[in-house]
Amino acid sequence: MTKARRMMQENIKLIDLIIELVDARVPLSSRNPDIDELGKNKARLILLNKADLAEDRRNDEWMEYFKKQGYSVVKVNSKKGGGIKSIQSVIQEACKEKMERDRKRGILNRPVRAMVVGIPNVGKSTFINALAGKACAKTGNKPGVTKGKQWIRLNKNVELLDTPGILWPKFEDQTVGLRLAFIGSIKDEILQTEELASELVKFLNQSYPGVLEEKYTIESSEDNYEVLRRIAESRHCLVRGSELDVEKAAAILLDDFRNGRLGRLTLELPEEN
Ligand SMILES: Nc1nc2c(ncn2[C@@H]2O[C@H](COP(=O)(O)OP(=O)(O)OP(=O)(O)O)[C@@H](O)[C@H]2O)c(=O)[nH]1
Ligand SMILES: [Mg+2]
Repeated sequence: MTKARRMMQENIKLIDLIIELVDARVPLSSRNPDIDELGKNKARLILLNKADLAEDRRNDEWMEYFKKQGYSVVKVNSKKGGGIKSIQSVIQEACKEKMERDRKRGILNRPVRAMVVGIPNVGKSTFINALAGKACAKTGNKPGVTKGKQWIRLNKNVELLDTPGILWPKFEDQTVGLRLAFIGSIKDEILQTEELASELVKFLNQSYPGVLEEKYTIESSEDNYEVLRRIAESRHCLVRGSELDVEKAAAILLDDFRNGRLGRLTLELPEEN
């Protein structure tokens, strides 16, 4: 068993509810396959976070998809606070049975303990801060910001456990790995920027034709690397004053995508699964 899995197993004993954040742009690839097994007897809530970066009609389709499977689901934008208001009541609702059991055993007013889990960079700490209404947890747009676990007391009803993002071995599946790299959940140092960006070009040309041409004012091309070169040209990315700096263009493209500057884009659809 991996260290991450063991840590999760230990933490799960302490809690009533698992709040699982997924990235709304890749709701399945960003899920942790172990949680269903480890969290068998716990209340479950899935948050489609970064909903502002994904297509809204797709968000609604994904909400239906997870609801059908029996999860409570809320779409949220933790950065701006969208959807956060409803969370307290959803938490209480999801833990209703447990509170009823407590009451019968004479335990009154014990707060609900919820563990916030998800892959790196999905927005766990940002979500906790939004819910708490203040910056309790450190955040940053790169994987691995939260290093250890941290309990945060929201109010007398709810305590939250912030945890470091954990990647599971499932991204042995290459497509899953690519999608997680696009959204910035895998450390950039272990990836080739140009290769990754050219894969993103390929995906965008298939699923969102015209987006790149419009964003960077370039002619379209079937050749992914040629598209990167055109972006470099259009953005005046040059080395030694004359050669095209394709690597820089690749970094710009990835950054624009990750921060929603290419518009709201969803990378995977429920009907494909
Ligand atoms: N657009 C958008 N950005 C978000 C949202 N939630 C979080 N972010 C951004 O995503 C980045 C990562 O957020 P964190 O809260 O640090 O992510 P984390 O899951 O705690 O990451 P680790 O601690 O590294 O596992 C930050 O730059 C946030 O501002 C959201 O709903 N919408
Ligand atoms: Mg964090």
